[in-house]
Amino acid sequence: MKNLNGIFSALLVSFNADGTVNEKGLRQIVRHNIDKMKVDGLYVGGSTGENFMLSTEEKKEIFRIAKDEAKDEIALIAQVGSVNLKEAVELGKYATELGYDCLSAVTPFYYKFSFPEIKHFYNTIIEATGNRMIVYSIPFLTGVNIGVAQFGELYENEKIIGVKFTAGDFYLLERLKKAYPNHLIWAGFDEMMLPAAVLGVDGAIGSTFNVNGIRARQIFEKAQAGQIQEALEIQHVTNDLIEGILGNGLYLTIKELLKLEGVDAGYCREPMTKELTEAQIAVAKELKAKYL
Ligand code: NGF
Repeated sequence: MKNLNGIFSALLVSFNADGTVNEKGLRQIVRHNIDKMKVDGLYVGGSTGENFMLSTEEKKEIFRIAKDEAKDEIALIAQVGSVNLKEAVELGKYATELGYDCLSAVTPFYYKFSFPEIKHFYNTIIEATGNRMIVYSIPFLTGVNIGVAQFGELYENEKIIGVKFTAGDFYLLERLKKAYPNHLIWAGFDEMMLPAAVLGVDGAIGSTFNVNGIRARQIFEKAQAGQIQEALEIQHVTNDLIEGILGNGLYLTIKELLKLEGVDAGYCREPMTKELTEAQIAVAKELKAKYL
């Protein structure tokens, strides 16, 4: 069973202009993360993978290609969460059979599900797959907030090993670490990695690690070593880069930065805007020259 601590890229997916998965490009993104960014693992099928706009078959295709390319070189987490529980179970079984080290599922969204319904959602996927599970908590997109006591209830299922915490609520993060020291937390906002690391998170999962993974590891490891000032200097540079990326279009700009590294990162999937304008490409080139 692979260790799930450390730096995980939330895997980008390369799409062709017609929206189909670009297998060659996806394989190149996986290789870039392993060979150049030296990540500990990949988080496949997350927000960064444009997952919630894809069909079940496309999600499976991406799980299959990523696993086939990465083999056992790094740890792999499959995000299978869906508002369609049957789909989540089907994807969870598929990824588990492929050999994914762990599953993760976003809290069910859109409808205002009660906490017992959310708990049922996780327990059903786990019972069907037998795999480990990471709760994917991203309240700013789902509107779902889980409190300390509710995490305790979820953790009654021993297969739920922790939470991918994409929020800026450091009070809740600290309370969770104190209350459940044996459960893992992965920081989800790359621009807040240093404070999260100071509070003792076990790892981080982020989109910008696809291009800035080396700095991410430096921040994480320096924070763990108590070298806070050095870590802060690197977080400052990282956040200059992230500010530029966010201001220019998050996933398309990271894809452009990958293209500038020779990686065929392709288009985004509609209804997201498919490609950058010439002016945005020029901004990406400036970011590359300045920070990467
Ligand atoms: O892209 C988002 C959504 N968040 C990612 C990360 O939390 C998502 C974060 O890296 C993720 O891991 C996934 O599910 O793919 C941000 O992109 C980054 O911090 C810039 O804000 O907003």
